[in-house]
Formats: sequence, C-alpha cells, structure tokens
Amino acid sequence: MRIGVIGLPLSGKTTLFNVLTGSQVETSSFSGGRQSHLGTVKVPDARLDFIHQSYPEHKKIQTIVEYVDVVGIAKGATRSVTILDELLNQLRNCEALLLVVRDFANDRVPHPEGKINPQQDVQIVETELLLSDLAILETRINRLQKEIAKRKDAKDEKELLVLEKCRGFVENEKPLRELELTEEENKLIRGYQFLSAKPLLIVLNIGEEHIGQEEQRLQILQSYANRPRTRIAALSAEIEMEISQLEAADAAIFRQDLGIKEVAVEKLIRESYALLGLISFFTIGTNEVRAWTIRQGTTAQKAAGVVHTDMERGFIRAEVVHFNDYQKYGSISKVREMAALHLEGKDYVIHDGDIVFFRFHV
Ligand SMILES: Nc1nc2c(ncn2[C@@H]2O[C@H](COP(=O)(O)OP(=O)(O)OP(=O)(O)O)[C@@H](O)[C@H]2O)c(=O)[nH]1
Ligand SMILES: [Mg+2]
Repeated sequence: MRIGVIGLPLSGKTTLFNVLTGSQVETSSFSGGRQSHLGTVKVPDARLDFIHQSYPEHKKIQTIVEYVDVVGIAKGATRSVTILDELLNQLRNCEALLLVVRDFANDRVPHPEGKINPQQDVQIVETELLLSDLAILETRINRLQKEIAKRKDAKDEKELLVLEKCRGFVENEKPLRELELTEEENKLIRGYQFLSAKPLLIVLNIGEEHIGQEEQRLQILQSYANRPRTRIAALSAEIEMEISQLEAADAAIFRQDLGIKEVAVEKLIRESYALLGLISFFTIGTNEVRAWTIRQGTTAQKAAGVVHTDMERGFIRAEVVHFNDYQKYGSISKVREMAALHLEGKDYVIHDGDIVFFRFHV
C-alpha cells in the first residue's frame, strides 16, 4: 500500500514523513522542496510479535506501507503545468492521500496564507485536487467525443458516460471519492488516477501546547468526519519527531508524561487501514512467520493468491485459527489438540487476525 503525503507548503509534511518512515529528510523553514521522497514503514503488529515468540528461529516478516512526501500544494499550484505534472507523477499509484494541515503556531515558519486556518487549508488543497481532475476530465471528454464522432465504439461510449458523470460531480465542487460508482465504472476510469477520487486521511498537525486536546482540536474539522472515504486524526508532528529519536523506553515515558495515548505510526496506519478497508492475516511457514494485508471481504482462495499464485490456483482448503484462540491456547499444537483449527473452503471470508494454513496442490 502506498500513501501520498500532501498539504500546503510548510504544513509539516516532511516532518511527519520522517516520523512515519524513520527517515531523516531535511525539513524547511522556507518552502521550496520540489523533490519527492519515498519511504517505507514496517507495519507494527503486536499479534505478529506474539506469534513470533513461539518461533524464535523463524524470520518475522511484517507487511509494509510506503509513504511518498510530495511537493507542497499552494493555492493555484495546479494551474502550473509543470507542478501539476510533477504532482500527478508523484502521486500515481498511491492508494490514498494523507493531507497534513497546519494547526501549530511557529513564528519562524510563515504560513502561505498568512494565518492558521485548518478548515480553509483543507479547502484550498481540495480545490486544487478538483481542478487537477477537471483538467484531465475535460481533455479526455473532448478527445473521446471526437473519436466517437469518427467511429462509434461501445466501450468509448461507456467511458464517456462515466467521465461526464464525474465531471458533473467535480463541477459541483464535490470530490470523486464521494461519488458512488459500480465496479465496472471504476474500472473504466481507474487509469486516470483522479486525485480527488483517492481516499483521504486528514491529519491535523497540532501545536505542542495542544497535546492531550486532540479531540477538541479536531472539532474544527468535524464537517469532514462523516464523509465517505474520508477520516480525520490529530497529532503533533514536531513532538512525534522528537520522540522518534529517543530510545523506546524513554519514548514510552515521554509519551505518558505528555498524555499521548498512541504511537503516531500505529495510529496513522490503523486509520489508513480503516480508510481503505484493509485487514491483516498471518501465516506460519517453515522458516518465517508473516503478516499479510488484504481488503475486507477477501475470500480464502483470493488470500492464498496474495501469498503465492500457485496457492490460489491449486487451492484445496484453508486451516484457520483466529489469533485470539491462538493466544488463548498458546501454540498451534495445543490449538490442534483442542480442535480449534477449523477447515474452510475457498469461499470462506478471511477475518482480521486469522492465522491461515493454506493446503494446495499444483
Ligand atoms: N512548532 C512546530 N513546528 C513544526 C511542526 N511541524 C513542523 N514544524 C516546522 O515547520 C517547518 C516546516 O516543516 P516541514 O516538515 O519541512 O514542512 P513541509 O510541509 O514539508 O514543507 P515544504 O516541503 O517546504 O512544503 C519546519 O521548520 C518544522 O520544524 C509542529 O508540529 N510544531
Ligand atoms: Mg517538505
């Protein structure tokens, strides 16, 4: 899973990117960074750690989330063809966007709009995403209309209908992530990578003085809380960066003193999983224990394909125990003894936290 970190210039994108990926990219007190950065984070999962304890000789393999730190999106940014192209390139293949919104005071760091106003900042970025999509929609619609006039084609006509539907939506200043489309319609437009269609996690970057008051600060973004494929969260990127440089034990104490309940990386990954409807399952192999990420609703046979295409093709059955039962019994042999390992067929829907043994034949 790849997530694009976007926001106004100087909102704390790079600071947060460093926190999430453990990178040390230089942050700026003046905007200007045009380079994008790619970093990965191994998804922390206490359940995987627990399973691994029983298999100390095995390798522990966590799933990975990738973050891309992109150029700041200032008001009017997407009117520049170069910036727009850059942005589209950098955000291509991102499954979701993480929008960093400034809510911290800092005299050394100018705000591009002159004053702190999270709601307005979200709106500015959202508008740029919409304008970018509108530009692509209009070009494509024009071209399709010409092609259809020359030579009728059923697929082109279908695509045109979807694009026109999208254009109507965007012209009403509504992001495409809120537009309900059928699976077929989605397929037709997936290649365009519309920015406003990507699920959005808005992260309010609060000042140090507001730590512990995340919920109150988030009130200002309440109007975004219940929108489709949108979530909100609050944290202080600066403090999180300081914490990330401490030893684990010191970090825990520091967090407790400040009243920070959850590690930022874990919080944002949890939010991203919820946003995208993702869950994890685990496998125990001959030399590794491993976590895998799938969409909610994935069947056992499809999940097998995530591990290996042969396993999907030659799928026979899955033997499944939920992590909670595994934890209760403490080992797979005990699980077997208590008959808590259940046999499932190809249509079984995998649950978050399932430990799965795939049986297959090719
Ligand atoms: N006080 C305070 N300063 C912060 C916080 N987050 C970021 N900053 C400061 O704001 C400045 C900009 O941070 P960056 O992380 O570089 O912001 P950016 O969004 O990546 O900026 P551009 O890439 O130039 O658009 C740096 O000087 C940071 O130290 C915060 O939570 N509190
Ligand atoms: Mg930056």
